[in-house]
Amino acid sequence: MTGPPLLERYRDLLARDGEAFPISLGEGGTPLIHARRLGAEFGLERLHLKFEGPNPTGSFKDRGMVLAVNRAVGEGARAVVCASTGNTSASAAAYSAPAGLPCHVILPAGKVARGKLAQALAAGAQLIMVDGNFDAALAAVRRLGEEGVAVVVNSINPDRLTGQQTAAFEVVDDLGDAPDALALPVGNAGNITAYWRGFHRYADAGRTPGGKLPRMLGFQAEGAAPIVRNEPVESPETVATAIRIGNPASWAGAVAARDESGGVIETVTDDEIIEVQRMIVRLEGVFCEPASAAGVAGVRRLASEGRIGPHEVVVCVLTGHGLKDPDAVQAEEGSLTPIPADLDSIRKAMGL
Ligand code: AN7
Repeated sequence: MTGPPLLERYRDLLARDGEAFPISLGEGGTPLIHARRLGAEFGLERLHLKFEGPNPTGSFKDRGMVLAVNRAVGEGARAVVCASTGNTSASAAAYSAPAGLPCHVILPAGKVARGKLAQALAAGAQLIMVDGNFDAALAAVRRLGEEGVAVVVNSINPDRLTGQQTAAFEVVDDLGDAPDALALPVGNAGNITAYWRGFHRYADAGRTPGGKLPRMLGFQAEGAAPIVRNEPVESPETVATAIRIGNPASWAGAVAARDESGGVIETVTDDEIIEVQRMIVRLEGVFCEPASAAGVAGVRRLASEGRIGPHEVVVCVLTGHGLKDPDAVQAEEGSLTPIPADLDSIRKAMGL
């Protein structure tokens, strides 16, 4: 990536006086893609995808992790710790490496996508698998943080959400204005909180023409939808393991984003998530992980119900890369069965 690092680019909005940010892996500056073919399917002329896959560890988490780890270093931390459905641990592991900090990650056993696990392992994080879900892991991490064992780099660390505001700044910079609506998946609810604060902060700083703010559209998986149901979900389940969360830490922030913006938080089914994940890559070439497709699935529903107008500017945030979770992609019937390597057989298999 060219140009100054993310935290330098938006230093005036993020940094404390004279603060140094020695650690950067080239986060942020991700593309905003005009999704013409997907938009045509939904009856939306101005549908855009904010693809966070090109971040250094393949998800939006790097925007907040870079600030959290730089500050942990500045404050003389001895170690960092997080609970994670996968992406936070991949990001924490990566940013801890150049910081020279031990990184401990607490993960729900058997429920973390393969790519994310590989990232944390490769970067030398200490993995602790628990017989419980993300919510149980986060409860333990809170206690460890209170005991001062390590700096918590989950989004209960305010630096995480401050850094994640940069995605909203970039959307406004790229569009030249705020969109009419911004859609995204909701898990621990940090990102919807950060985007809403970010749009506010940019407008307050006079950097959004007319001070426009978008409607915030959040989507939870049907089996993990505490905010929609208005009560914690004890045993959340969804194919989108990234958002398999039953008691979000930033619950109040998500509700504020929804209500202050005139937006919604609704559910989408696992079938919709997988179908739309496939549509996005087949129509636009953008391969995101299942959780990321939840926001787009929600937009499809709202557009079909006339709750988003055909000319509205809509941005869907694709929070993580599809390579994170290769097991979520199903092969077509027979496509992986080998045939003889001669040209005739290959021609025949190609249907030529
Ligand atoms: C791809 O990594 O919670 O609502 O521990 O990985 O801000 O939690 C990940 C969440 C959406 C939800 N999309 O964002 C973790 C973790 C992807 C994610 C979310 C996550 P939040």
